[in-house]
Amino acid sequence: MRQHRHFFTLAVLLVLVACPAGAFSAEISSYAQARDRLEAQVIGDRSDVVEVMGNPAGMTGPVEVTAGTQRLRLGNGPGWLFAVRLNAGKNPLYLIAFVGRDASVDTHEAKAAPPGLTAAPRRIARQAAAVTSREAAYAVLLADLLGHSAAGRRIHAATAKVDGSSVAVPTWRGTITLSGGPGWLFFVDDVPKANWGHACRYVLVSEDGGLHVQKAQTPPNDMGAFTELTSWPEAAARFSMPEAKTSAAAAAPVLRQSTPAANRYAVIISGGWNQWSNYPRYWNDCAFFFNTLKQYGFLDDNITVLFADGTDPAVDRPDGRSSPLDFDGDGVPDIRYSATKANITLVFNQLAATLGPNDILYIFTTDHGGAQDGNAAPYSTPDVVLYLWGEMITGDELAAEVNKVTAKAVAGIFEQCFSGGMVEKLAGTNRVVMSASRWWELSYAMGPDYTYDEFSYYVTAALADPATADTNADGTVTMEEAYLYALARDSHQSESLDSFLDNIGEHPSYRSDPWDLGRTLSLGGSDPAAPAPRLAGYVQTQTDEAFPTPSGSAIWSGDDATWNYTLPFPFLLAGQSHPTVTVSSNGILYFADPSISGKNSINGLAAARAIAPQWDDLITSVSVTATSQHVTFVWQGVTYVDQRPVNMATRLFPDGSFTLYYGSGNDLSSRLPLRDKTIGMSTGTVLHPALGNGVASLDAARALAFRWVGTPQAVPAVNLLLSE
Ligand SMILES: [Ca+2]
Ligand SMILES: [Ca+2]
Ligand SMILES: [Ca+2]
Ligand SMILES: [Ca+2]
Repeated sequence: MRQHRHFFTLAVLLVLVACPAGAFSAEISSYAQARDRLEAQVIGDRSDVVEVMGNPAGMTGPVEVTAGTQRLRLGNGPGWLFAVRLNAGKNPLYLIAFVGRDASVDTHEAKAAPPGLTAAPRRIARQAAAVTSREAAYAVLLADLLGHSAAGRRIHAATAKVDGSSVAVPTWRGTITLSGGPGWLFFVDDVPKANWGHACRYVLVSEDGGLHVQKAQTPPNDMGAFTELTSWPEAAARFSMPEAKTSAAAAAPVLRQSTPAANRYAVIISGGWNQWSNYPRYWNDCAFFFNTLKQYGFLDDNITVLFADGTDPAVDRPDGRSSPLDFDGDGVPDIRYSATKANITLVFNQLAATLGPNDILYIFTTDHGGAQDGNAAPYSTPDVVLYLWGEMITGDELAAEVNKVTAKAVAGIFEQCFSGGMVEKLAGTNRVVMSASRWWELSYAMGPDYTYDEFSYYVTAALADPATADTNADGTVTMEEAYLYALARDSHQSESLDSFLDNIGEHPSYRSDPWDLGRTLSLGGSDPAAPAPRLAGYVQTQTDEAFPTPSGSAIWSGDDATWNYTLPFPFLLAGQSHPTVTVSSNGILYFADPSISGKNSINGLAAARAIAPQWDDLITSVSVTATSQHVTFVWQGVTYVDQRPVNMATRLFPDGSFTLYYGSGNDLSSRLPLRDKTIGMSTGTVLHPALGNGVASLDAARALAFRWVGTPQAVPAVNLLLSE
C-alpha cells in the first residue's frame, strides 16, 4: 500500500489557484455540519481526543491564528475554526483544523489552542428513520458517517440488496461479516490515493436507518459485486498508467563495473495481488531498475524477475492488459515467474546452488505491503508482509530465502508499505538494505503523475545516472550515495497521523553492515577502494569515540527555546567563518536564521545553515564545554510528545569538522505524531544527511564524524536539495 495523502494539500493549492474567493461549492452549510465533517476527517477512530473546541462564527480563510508560540495559517475560503486536544503523550498536543464550506479540512499540530474557542461537543445523533432505497441508504451514510460529503473518498455500493440479517464479504485479509440486515451494503475506500492495504470501511445501512460499520485494510476480493457511486476521475490516471518509455535504455551509457558481470545477480519481485490492484507503475518501477542493471552490464541470465502472474498471457492489470514481459524492448522476455511464494523458494534455491563467496546479490521489491497478522497498530515489531500474486510472504520468510544464499554481499531495495520491516529482517553481515518507509509507515507513489513509486524511483535514478548523485566524482553511484540522494528528495515527510491513526508520511530506512559497505558497493559491484560520499566538503564516518560527558551543569534548559553562544574560536562551517552559534533546545545548532521550531524535516534542514545531531520536538537541558581545541554541546532531556529520554552531543573543531554523539536513550521508534528526527548538516545550499536518519533507534549509537576535506569549490555539483 502506498499513499497519496499529500493530494489533500495539493487539492487545497489547486483550489487556491483555480478558484477566486466565493467560487466554492458549499457542501457544508452550518457550524453543526462543519463539526460533523471534523468528526469524519480528523477525529474518526481516535481514542486520544480529550476535548473539541470551535468558533461558531464563520470566518474566511486563510486565517492567521496564534497557538502558543506558533503562528498558523489555515484554510481557504469560508469555513469554521476548531481545535482538538489530544491525549497523545504526556504534554499538550492539539490539532488545529479549519473546516471549509467546500468540505475541505486543513489541519496543523500545535502545543496550544488558539484563543477564543468554546467547547464544541458533537450534536445529538440523528433519529433513525426508515430507509427504503439504496439512494436513501447512501444519504444516511453521507450524513452520519462521512460528514455530509463524499469528497476525498470512493464509495462503492453492493449491486444486490442484503436480504438476510447478515452479510459476509471475503477480502484479501479475511472475511468481513456485518449484521443488521436487511439493508444496503457499501464499501468505503477512505484513502483512494493510497494503495492497499489502507483504511477502508464496510458499512451496512439497515432498513431502520441504523449504521453498522466494520473497519478493514483491504478491499473485497470480488469488486465485480459492487458499483461505484462516486466519481473519481483520477483513477484512470493512477491505475491505468502506460508503461514508462524503455527504448532509451539501449542508448544509455554503460556504467563502471568493478566486479565481473558473471558475478552479479539480481532478483526483482512485484506481486500486485490481483488484476484490480496490480497498478501499472509497479511494472515501471521494475522496468526502470531492470534497465539500470543492464547499464551496469548485468547478464539477462543473472536477473530473475517474479512479476504478477508471470508469463501467463491472462489480463493481470487494471487497464485490461497482460503485463508486457519485455522490460528493455530488446524482444527478449524479462519476466520469468509469477510472484508466488513457491516461485520465490524456487528462485532462491537456484541462487543458493549457483552463487559463491565472490558473487553479489541485489534484491528489489515493490507493490503492496502490510503488517503481519497480529502486528496491529501501533506496530511495535518489524513483522511485515510483502504482497505477492494473490498471496503474501512475511519478512521472516523472505529473510530465510535470502539466508540460503552464500554471497560476498547482498544489497536490498524495498519500496512497499511497511518496508522498514524488510530492512530489519534482512539486515546482517555483508548486507546493505534500504526501504522507502519505517516498519510502521506506509509508502508512496510519486506525484504528479504517479508513473513510479517515489523512493525506489530516486534510488534507481541515482544509480542510473552518476551526474545526479556521484558526490565524490569517482564515476559511479554507490548504495550509500543513492540512499542519501533519495532521502534528500523523498517528499512525503509528514510526521502526522490521520484520523485512522495511520502515519501520513514515509521516512526511508537504511542499514549497512559493516557500516561502510554501502559506500563500497554499486550496481557495478564491490570496490573497496571507492572514496566516501562527499557533500558540502564533508566526509561522514562512524567512530567509537565515547560520549562526551558534560564537565559542568547545564547552562540552558527549555522547550522550543534558543540561546546565542559566542564560540571560543571562529567555526568554519563548510569553509565559512562563524564566531557565534544559536543553540536550540530541539537538538540543532543554527549558524544563520535560527528557528524555535521542533517541527523537523529533511526539507527544513536543507533550507537552514545548521548542524543537527538529533533535531526533533524536544525538552532539553544543554551544557557547553569549551577549550581552544573544540567546543562540545550536550543535550539531555526528553521528547515533547511522550517524554522518552534523549541524550546527544555535538563537538565542533576549528577547521569546520564536527562529531555527533549518542548516549543512552534516543529510541524514537514508534508511531506517535511528531515522531521522527532529522540528522545531518546543511549550508543552506548543500545538504549532507547523516546515515543516522535511516536508523529507528540511536540508543548508544556510534558517533558520526563529519570531517572537513576541502573547499566547497572542490565539491562536484551535486546538490542534495529538494526543488519543491
Ligand atoms: Ca499476464
Ligand atoms: Ca528484454
Ligand atoms: Ca561515487
Ligand atoms: Ca519530529
